Amino acid sequence: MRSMVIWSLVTVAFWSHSAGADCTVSHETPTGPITPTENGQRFAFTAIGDCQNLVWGISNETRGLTSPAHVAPRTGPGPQWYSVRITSVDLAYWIEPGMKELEWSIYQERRGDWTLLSTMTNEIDMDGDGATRTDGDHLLCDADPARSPFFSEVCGNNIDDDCDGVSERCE
Ligand SMILES: [Ca+2]
Ligand SMILES: [Ca+2]
Repeated sequence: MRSMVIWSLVTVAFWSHSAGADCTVSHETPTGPITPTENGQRFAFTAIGDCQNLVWGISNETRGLTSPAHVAPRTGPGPQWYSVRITSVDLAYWIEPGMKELEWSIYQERRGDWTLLSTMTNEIDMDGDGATRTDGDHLLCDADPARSPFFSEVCGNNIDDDCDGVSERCE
């Protein structure tokens, strides 16, 4: 699985390097919920300054950091745009059942030292129904768009329609 993550990170699109000022990262996207799609989830940012040896990675308490994916530098003036695409399979591997948010970071590696440049957190909406796990769409509910904390319970159907953990009989 880890090799698949590395492979997907090879899709990094652009490079940047302009000697002098420290590297500054901005315009990180997405800013909203993460939903794996067939085409994968794209993460992007811009960077300006001395941005050699950038590393992009997902942080996960039990799985650590994605194997370092170095973003190759390329000379060029002005801010440069970077993009990383993670397949839905790889993203599902890094998003565990209990996680409510995905954290990803950009580092700069210099002679073995890593400097954290930016960290983003995105709420998770695995089934893409508009309800995040923070909203209460969790476990099986976040795998089934027919169930949502924004829906009303249908009494007696033996389904937890409103994702509160019980399928009420409503007697
Ligand atoms: Ca959801
Ligand atoms: Ca319920």
